[in-house]
Amino acid sequence: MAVLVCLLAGLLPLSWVQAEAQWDPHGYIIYCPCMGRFGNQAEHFLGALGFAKSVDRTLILPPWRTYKNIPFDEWFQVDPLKEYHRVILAEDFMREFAPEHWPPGERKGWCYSHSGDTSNCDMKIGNPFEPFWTELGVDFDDYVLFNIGFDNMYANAWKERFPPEKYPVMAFKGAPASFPVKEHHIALHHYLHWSEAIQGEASQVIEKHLNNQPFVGIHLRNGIDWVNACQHVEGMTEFMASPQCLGYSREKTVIPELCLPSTQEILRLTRKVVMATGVKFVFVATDRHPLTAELESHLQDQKVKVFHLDPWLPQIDLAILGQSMHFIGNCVSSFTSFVARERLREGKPTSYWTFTE
Ligand code: GFB
Repeated sequence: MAVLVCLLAGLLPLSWVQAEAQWDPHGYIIYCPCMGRFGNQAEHFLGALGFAKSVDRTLILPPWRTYKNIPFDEWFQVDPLKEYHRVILAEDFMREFAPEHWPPGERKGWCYSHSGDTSNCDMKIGNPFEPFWTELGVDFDDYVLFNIGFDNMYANAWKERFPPEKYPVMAFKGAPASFPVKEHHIALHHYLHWSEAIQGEASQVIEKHLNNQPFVGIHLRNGIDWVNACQHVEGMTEFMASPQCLGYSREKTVIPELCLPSTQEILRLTRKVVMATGVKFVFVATDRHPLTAELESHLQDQKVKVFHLDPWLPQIDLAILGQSMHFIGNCVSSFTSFVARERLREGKPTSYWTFTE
């Protein structure tokens, strides 16, 4: 009753009250999203969410990792995730639960070790491991070895081996998940919705620069890291996010043009989609070369405006691409796969450079 009165009087933050009522006796999972950049981290996140559900522990929503930690809810809403499983923001967990239930001195890092070798178990060596945990205020005192996989079929093994009474918080060095995302975890994107701040910025751009009109969105992944990564793909049955277009059966092979399409292919497919949809705007997202002049010239007779934003935050590009009438992306890129999953949920079409089903 006292808590209710304080809440009504505005003396307590809502999150404090909710969290206080919610210490989870089934235990918690936290991990460092320490592999790759946003697209990689998002694929890992879906797997980690699925894993938390399978072992019936609350998922502590880790900050996204850039050059600094970004609280999960700056970019995504928390409430839709709760429709699927129990979650709590890492910052809330650290403030409200950690002092009592995961105090300094009792913080163990979970370390994968098949042979008992512990040489790789330090949770805080190097970037982004060290700053990620430091920014959350976490030091580790010990580690716990495990050699169980994260698939659903191991859920009981996890529960039996690590009961929550003895191990209330499992802290992983990396995501307890696969990259690329497992096929059965793709649907979990259903619960991942942009924050109002991101959505609002994307809407402003669409209104200001695309006249709120239907547009084709394209993703051109062509920075130097990508050019290098694409050099050795020939003959591989899977490369980074390639299952998004090639499927998970590994029956098809990745070719270099799938990874790094030619300008000719970009012009060809963009024009084809523009003609089919009749749109008058093309939105270009890229990490390097937008090909704006080439696209405008190639689409001149269609009186199409080509717009490239180069936003302060890559997530703005993603949110805009998600809104396009038709999206063309790069099959191998997990930046593209984020958009493609969102569009799958919304029933919107996606095509990939150099790929026909
Ligand atoms: O998102 P991401 O994991 O996708 O990493 P990939 C690519 C990053 O490059 C994005 C920037 O998170 C952005 O910071 N970027 C790429 C973009 N495309 C765009 C774009 O259209 N607009 C904007 N604004 N930014 C993997 C990396 O990238 O590529 C791995 O995660 C590795 O670490 C590999 O570098 C070669 O799957 O495309």
